[in-house]
Amino acid sequence: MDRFLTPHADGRPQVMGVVNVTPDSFSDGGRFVETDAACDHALALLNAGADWLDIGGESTRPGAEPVSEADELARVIPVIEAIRGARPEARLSIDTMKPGVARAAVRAGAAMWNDVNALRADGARAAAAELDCLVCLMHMQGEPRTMQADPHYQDVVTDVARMLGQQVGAVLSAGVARERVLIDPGIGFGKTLAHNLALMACLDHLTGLGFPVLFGASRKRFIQGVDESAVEASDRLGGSLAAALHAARAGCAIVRVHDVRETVQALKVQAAIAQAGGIA
Ligand code: PT1
Repeated sequence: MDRFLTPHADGRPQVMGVVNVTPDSFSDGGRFVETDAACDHALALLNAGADWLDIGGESTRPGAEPVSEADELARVIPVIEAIRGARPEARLSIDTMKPGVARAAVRAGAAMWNDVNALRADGARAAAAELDCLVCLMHMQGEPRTMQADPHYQDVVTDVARMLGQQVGAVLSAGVARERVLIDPGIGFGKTLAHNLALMACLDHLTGLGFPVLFGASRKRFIQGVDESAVEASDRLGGSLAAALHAARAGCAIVRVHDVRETVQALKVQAAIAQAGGIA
């Protein structure tokens, strides 16, 4: 499994491109149009240099409403099958909190279960133990619909590290091999601007736990918190690149982003500079 997580030869992390399969992401042209548009987008991200694609059928953005298992399956499985048909070698991740969706996605070819709920749903750990896939455990306080109402921590860095440590322990006890586990601080998931910045400033606390770290800050609201003019998600590329470069320097294994080509280029330039510094 860990052969999937080897960094590039220049030391830069892997890049995971985001593929949202939610009706509001595309025109309301029906399921076939939705599948087609998501698959086209996925192939474009692979051409732009994505090492992974993260496929999600339920938004986990602040305020997002839950989606039924049947709807989520109907959204993501055809997209996974279409990508596998076009690019069998592509590494695919399923972004879901539901064990039933993860099971079907892995059966259809997904190599990672990315769970923003850290396998806390009923039956999730048992399902993960059965499945032959990587699992990413992310920290979230609360649930997407209400998580930004009143986030609070004693000390956000130690609280997040402790919670992830506990979830890792539970997952290992359920029978998941430690080589299959990644962790993620969950930027924007039940966190104020100060919480998000503190977590980013102390990423080495998480990388030091001994598991590969997946990091997702792309286009998130904290960027607007720093730069008030970045109101639209599409106006947050600069902040997203700054966060991805920082995560790479901190030793993260995978950065989850929307703007794959720009991120790969930024990471390559940073790695080239670091390499030149090492030789000089
Ligand atoms: C993430 C992540 C994810 N983020 C992982 N999976 C999202 N492992 C979905 C905002 O503040 O970071 N890691 N799956 C997207 N969720 C959000 C959360 C999007 C917050 C936007 C915000 O704007």
